[in-house]
Amino acid sequence: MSVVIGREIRRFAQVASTSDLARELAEQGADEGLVISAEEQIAGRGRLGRKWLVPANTSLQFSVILRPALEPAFAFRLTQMAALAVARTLTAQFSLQPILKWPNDVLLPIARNREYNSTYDAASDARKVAGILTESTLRGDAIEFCILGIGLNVNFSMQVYPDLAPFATTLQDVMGHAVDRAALEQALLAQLDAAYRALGEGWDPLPEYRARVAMLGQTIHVQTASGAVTGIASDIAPDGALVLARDGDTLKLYAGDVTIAKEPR
Ligand code: BT5
Repeated sequence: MSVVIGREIRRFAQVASTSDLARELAEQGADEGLVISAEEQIAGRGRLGRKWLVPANTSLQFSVILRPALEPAFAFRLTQMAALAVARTLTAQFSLQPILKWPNDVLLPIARNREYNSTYDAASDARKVAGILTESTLRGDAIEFCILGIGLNVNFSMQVYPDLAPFATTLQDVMGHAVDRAALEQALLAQLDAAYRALGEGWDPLPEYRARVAMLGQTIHVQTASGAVTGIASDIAPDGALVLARDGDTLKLYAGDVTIAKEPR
């Protein structure tokens, strides 16, 4: 089977953002599957221009050029696919049990000095170890290319970013030791390639994605562009939306930042 994602990897010591560089190359006609990987990003970003912060030479930060045969309305499947590929990789390599947070985060449960055994606790005590940024460029009604950016925190302690530490973590923090980044990158690219190929053959990532999303059934707050909403996360819809139940009604959200409501203990 021929490899698509990762058939060519270009490595950089420092870039502004791997997604910006990948976009430039895609605009110049680069083939799909090209991976732009950097040891340091000085303008690494998340959604809505937010910053992605990682010390140099510690982690995985890369962007992949994709030219999928997907309707633009289904581009969210690339984010779901990538989140699942990260989760599968962490399970296969380290026996970790990641959980997903809609729409684009991979979290790891954090061991605490107290017992936790309900889904609620596992979800609320989980911290972000990876983020995904999918950006699509359209030509007419079709996707011309997508840039799939993945940041996975590996060999550093989140204590270096005290503002992020309550919500974010690294593999080193979770496992207590550093890991082989090159082997991890190779494993992740292989998972991404397999998942992308499956997507092209009609695989719908939704059932597995839904099964790994921890927030379903819980009361959540969602910060959206038009304000904050609170409700019970009831499902992920086939169109990628988060379905929120509130006041006997349902609301579909297509973008936003979720916080799981703290219940009294
Ligand atoms: C994301 O955005 O989570 C997408 C992150 C994608 C990063 C990759 S790295 C390779 C490629 N090149 C890029 O320039 N980007 C991609 P979002 O859901 O908007 O989350 C951003 C928020 O996460 C920030 O506002 C911080 O609160 C938090 N954050 C920043 N750095 C983090 C880190 N290293 N780990 C966990 N959380 C972090």
